[in-house]
Amino acid sequence: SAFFDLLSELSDRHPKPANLRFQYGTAGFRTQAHILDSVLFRVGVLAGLRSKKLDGKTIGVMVTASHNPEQDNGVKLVDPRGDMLEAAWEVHATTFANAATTDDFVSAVESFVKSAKIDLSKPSRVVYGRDTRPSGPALVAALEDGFKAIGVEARDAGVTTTPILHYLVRAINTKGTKDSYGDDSEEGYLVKLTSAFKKLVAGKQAPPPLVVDCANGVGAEAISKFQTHLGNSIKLVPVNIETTKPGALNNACGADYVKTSQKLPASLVGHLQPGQRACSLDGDADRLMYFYLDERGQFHMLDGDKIAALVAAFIVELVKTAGLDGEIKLGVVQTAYANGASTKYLAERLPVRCVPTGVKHLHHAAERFDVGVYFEANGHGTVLFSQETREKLADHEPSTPAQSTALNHLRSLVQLINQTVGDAISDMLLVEAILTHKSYSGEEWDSLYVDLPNRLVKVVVGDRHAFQTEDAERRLVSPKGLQAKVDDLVRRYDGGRSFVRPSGTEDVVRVYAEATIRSQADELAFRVAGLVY
Ligand code: 16G
Ligand code: ZN
Repeated sequence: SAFFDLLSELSDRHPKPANLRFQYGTAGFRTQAHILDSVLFRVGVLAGLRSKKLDGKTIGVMVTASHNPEQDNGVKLVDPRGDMLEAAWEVHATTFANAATTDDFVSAVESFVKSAKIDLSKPSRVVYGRDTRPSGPALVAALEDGFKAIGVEARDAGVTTTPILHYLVRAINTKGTKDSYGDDSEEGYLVKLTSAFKKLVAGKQAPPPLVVDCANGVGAEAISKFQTHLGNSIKLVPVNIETTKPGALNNACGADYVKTSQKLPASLVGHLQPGQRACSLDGDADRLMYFYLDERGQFHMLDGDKIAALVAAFIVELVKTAGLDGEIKLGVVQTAYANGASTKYLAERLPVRCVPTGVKHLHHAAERFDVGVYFEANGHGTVLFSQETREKLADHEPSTPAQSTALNHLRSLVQLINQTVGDAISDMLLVEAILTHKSYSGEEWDSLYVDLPNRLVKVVVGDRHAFQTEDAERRLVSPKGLQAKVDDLVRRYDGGRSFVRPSGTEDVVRVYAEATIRSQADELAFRVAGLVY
C-alpha cells in the first residue's frame, strides 16, 4: 500500500547501524548521540501509532540525555496524561529499534499494527521537544521523518525542559475539559506556576537570593523566563548558563554531579558565601539538589530525601490546619536509597512506602494516596493530588480564617506543583515557598534530621542479571545464599543497613550501605562489595 511504500522509502534514509542492540529502558533510549538516528526515526513512527491507538490523543516525545555527558542523547515517549509511556509498549519500542533492515522494520510495523489492532485511518498527534545538546537538531529531523511516514500532526515545542514537555502533553489533552491542566503553551505553564508561587508567599518577606546552577543546560533558559514572571517575589541568581559552549553541559556542575561527588559545582568554589542557599538542576531540569556551606565553609547537601521531608511535613500541617485531617490520606513513596534517617523522620508523621528504583514505580505508588509525595534521593520527584482530593479542596467550606488560609495554600500547591513528572523548577519554587513560610535558612531545613553516613559503590560483575531482588530491591533472591552473607555483615555494624541491586542503566551492580559512623558505612559498603565481586 501507499502507506508502507512511504514508510519504506523514509526508513531507507535512516538505516540501523549493524551489530548494535538498543533497549528502551527506565530512561527511554539513551546512548551515544551519533548512533541514534534510526532509533529517532522509528520512535517517530511508534509515537504516531500510539496516538492512533489512543484515538488521536496527543503523545509526547522528548529528546534528551538528561544528566549524562554532552555527547550522549536519548529519547522518551510521554503518554496522554503527561506520565511515562505505558510499560507494555516499551517492548514494542525495543522491537522497532532493533529491526535490522528497512524490510524487517516495515514488517515489524505491519505485524504490530495487526496485533495491536491499530486503525491507520485514525488521526495521530504528537508534541515534541529537545534539550540544548548539539546533536539535538539532527536527531529531531530523523524523528520528524518518522512523523511524516505516519502522517502525524506534529507540534514542535522546540528547545525546552522535560517537565515543560510533560506539562504540554497533559494540557493539550485536557484542553476545554473540566480537568483542564492549564493553557497549552510554555507561557501557560509559566503563568500557572508563578501565579501560584506568588499567592503562596504573598505578604511574606522575600528570602535572600537563591543561586541556581543550571548545569549549562536548558534550565538556564527556563530560569530566566521564570524570573521575568516572578518579579520581585524571589530573586534567582542563575549560574552555569552557557548553553552553547561546547562540552559545558553537565560538566562539573548540575544535580547529578553535586549528588554523586558530594561537592559544590566547580564554578561556585570560592564564590558561594557561607549560609547562602543554592541549588542545582540537571541537564533537562527534572532533578533538583540543594546545598549550602556552613560557617566553617563545609559543604552540606539537601537531596531528594530532605526535600520529601520538608514538603511532606508542610502538607501534613496544612491539611490539619485546614480541618481536613482524616479526610485526606497522605503518604510518601521512597526507594531503598532513601537515607534511613529520612525514612524514620517521615514514618513518624505519615505512611511511607518503599518501591523499586525508577520514576514509574514511585509515580504509580504515589497515585494510591489522596496526596502522594514521592522523591528519589537523586532529586527527582513531585507530589500527586488525586482527582477526588482536588475536588475536595476546591469545594470545602472553611469555618475559620485559619482554615481558609490553609485551604488556599493547599489550592495554590495544586497549581504550583507539576504533577505530571518531577520538575526541578516547580520543586525549587515549592521548597522556596515552604522555607519562606517557615523562615528557615538552609541550615535550619537541614536540621529536620541528620543524615546517616552512607556509601554507594559500583561493582563490575560477569553477569549483572544473575542478581535478582525482592522487597523493593532491599533483598537478594539470587545468587543463592548471598543475602544471608550480607545480613551477617550488616549485623556487625551499629545502625547498619545495606542492599545490592543490579543497575537498570549501566552494566554494573550497585551496593549501598549506611551506618551510624562514617568509617563504618564505608567499611560495610566495601565488605558487601567484596561479597558481590
Ligand atoms: C533512571 C531513572 C531514575 C533512577 C535511575 C537509576 C527514570 C525516568 N529515571 O535514570 O529514576 O534513579 O535510572 O539508575 O525512571 P540505576 O538503575 O543505574 O541505578
Ligand atoms: Zn533529568
